Amino acid sequence: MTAHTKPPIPQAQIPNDLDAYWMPFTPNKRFKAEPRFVDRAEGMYYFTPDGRKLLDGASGLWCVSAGHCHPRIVEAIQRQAGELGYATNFNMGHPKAFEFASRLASLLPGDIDHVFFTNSGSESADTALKIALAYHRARGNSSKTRLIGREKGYHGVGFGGISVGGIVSNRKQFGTLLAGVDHLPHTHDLARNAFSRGQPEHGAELADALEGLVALHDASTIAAVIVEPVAGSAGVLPPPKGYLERLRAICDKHDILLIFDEVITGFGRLGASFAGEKFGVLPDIMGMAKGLTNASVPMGAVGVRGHVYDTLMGDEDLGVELFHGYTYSGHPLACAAGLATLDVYRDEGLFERSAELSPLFEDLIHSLKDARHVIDVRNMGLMAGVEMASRPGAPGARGQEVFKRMYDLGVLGRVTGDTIAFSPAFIAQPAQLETMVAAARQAMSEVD
Ligand code: PXG
Repeated sequence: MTAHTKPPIPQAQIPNDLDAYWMPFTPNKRFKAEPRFVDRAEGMYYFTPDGRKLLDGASGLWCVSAGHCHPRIVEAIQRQAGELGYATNFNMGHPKAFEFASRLASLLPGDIDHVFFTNSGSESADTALKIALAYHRARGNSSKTRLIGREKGYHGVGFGGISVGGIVSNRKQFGTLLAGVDHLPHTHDLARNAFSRGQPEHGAELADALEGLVALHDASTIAAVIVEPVAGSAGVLPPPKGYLERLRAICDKHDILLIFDEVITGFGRLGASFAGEKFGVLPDIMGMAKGLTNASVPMGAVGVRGHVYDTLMGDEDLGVELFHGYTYSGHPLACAAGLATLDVYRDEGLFERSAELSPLFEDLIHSLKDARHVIDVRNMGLMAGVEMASRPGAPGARGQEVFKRMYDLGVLGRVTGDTIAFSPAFIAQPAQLETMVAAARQAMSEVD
């Protein structure tokens, strides 16, 4: 699929009223003083109302992995909207929810064979945590209620997710959060690991902090540990070699469930179907969203292993096994979009293409090692973070300016603090990857 094949839609008006809409995770006043709009997208590109073309180096927000407005996905959604636009899955069913769950289960690692549908990554994180608590309770271990997250972790914005999450700005406005939560240390270590390609050498021992938390709280109080296999929002932090294996072993030793939040890492982003497969470490529960439907319809999912599902189903019929669910769990449009997305991933070999592109992407992104301000480059599959030194007294300012300069140059990246992140769609052409990296280099050279 190439850009320019769709006729431009008539230019959308920039809305007159920018006041009513309270924008998420955005400095509203600043944006409204200097708005940026897109009103059309195709493949690797966004288009602005005034006709500019922007190369999307971020797949939207790490989510449009097969490229924007993929015709097969668009068609599936259109067809479904005219056939069955909504049906509840509470005590009723529609075929596509079951079909999608089984297609998905066949793709998930190991015996992660059961799927609970949500509508976002945040809901997937909270759902995963609730399943972990219910699991221990069902086994008679009601004291196992403590949840362990990690510093710098991002698990969405529900109360569960921000409680186990480790990004201070997402937590500090919201009071005391969930009780009984603790955190592992993060693995960001420039002194030992700067400019590592892929997994860094140092830091597996940081997983041993879980033993420290067991010593502090006792295993009988700990339900689950949740981590992103590769931290995304914090600026792309691949796991140190051996780290996830160690976490898995300590969880096994103490009957603690291991939850992988694969909202970003799932569906080919790492050049394998999932992080669990890539790293050879199987979690008990995994959260998904984003690439699940190529972000075309909001949807999330939680996959669980057989022992978790079987425990919660129990042997006897006692009625509802898990008092949890959303009006839109397994929404027909999302299921249709998800099924079409899995078809596209398979038929276009997109996970393989992600793997094929990864070495070139790694070389290109590491060529920024000598770009101005750069103090680290990190990458895994088709995700990468390029960290710049912060301006003294103004963390994040340089990142924002570089991001804006890149936007003016026609390339959309992501910025978190002073790290510029890239997560291109798997359909990217080598020349487009080069353009992204060249724009970053130029923007960095022009911003003080
Ligand atoms: N878990 C992870 C690992 C995520 O990356 C969520 C959960 C929450 O998903 P929802 O669908 O509820 O937003 C995410 C979302 C960024 C950025 O700039 C990343 C996300 C969201 C917003 C911004 O890196 N990831």
